[in-house]
Amino acid sequence: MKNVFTLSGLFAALTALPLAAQEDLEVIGKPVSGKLGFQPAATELARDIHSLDHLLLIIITLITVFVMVLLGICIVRYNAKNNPKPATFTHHSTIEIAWTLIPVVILVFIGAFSLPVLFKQQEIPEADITIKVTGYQWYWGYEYTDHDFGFESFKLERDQLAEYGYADDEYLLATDTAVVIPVGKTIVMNVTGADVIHAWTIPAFGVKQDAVPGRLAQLWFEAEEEGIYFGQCSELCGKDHAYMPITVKVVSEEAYEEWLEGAIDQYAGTPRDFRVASN
Ligand SMILES: [Cu+2]
Repeated sequence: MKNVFTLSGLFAALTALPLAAQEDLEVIGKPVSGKLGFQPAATELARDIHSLDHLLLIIITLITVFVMVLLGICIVRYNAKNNPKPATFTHHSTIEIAWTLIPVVILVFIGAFSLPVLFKQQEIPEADITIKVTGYQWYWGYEYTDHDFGFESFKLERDQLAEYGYADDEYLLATDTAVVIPVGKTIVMNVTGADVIHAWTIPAFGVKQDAVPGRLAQLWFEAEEEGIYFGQCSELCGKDHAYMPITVKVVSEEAYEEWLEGAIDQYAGTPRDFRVASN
């Protein structure tokens, strides 16, 4: 009798589809074949990173053009044919002071823009929802610590994509279970690794954090638009490193509440009534 229960339980676990969150979510955070540049920014952090990148691109282009022009002048004007008697001086104080000070000014200028962006990422705000994410060889585990439940998230095989509502080209991006979060809420993720170092990232959110065994690191974001966002493990972690993608579904507040009720039930979390009563 015991075996029957065990087997039927196992069968139920294997055949049960994970909880559906909101239907008809648009896929926003996804790499596009043949395109360059960033995925669309879905958080303030990502927008900051994009504008910093834009600023750096302008500065680096100006510097590169300047150096190329100087090189060109030297090649044309000071080659052995055009300049048979070369100058013999070895020092030029004004130029030496200039090429020391100007880079310092440029770096301080860049720092004035980049450090506030860095601090905004690293100063973790008060969380609306806290999720612990653990990297394993080779999948991710998520714990909704506010409600004492957790689940694991595995890459979908090609023939499973349609069943779970994903497109064919979302292979290596889509997972069986997704991190479900409500739009416009501050999410804090506590990131760690169980075996080796992994890294949790969602490019459209502008977040990436190493998951180091024995340490808890934090990241935060506030997604501004409902949709599906993909990421991939970003720290080489062994043979299946390429096969542990990340799926985040940003849903409406109501859809999140509904999903949460089902998730507490399915993953045996602490019911919310109990929490209220025990507080
Ligand atoms: Cu990895």
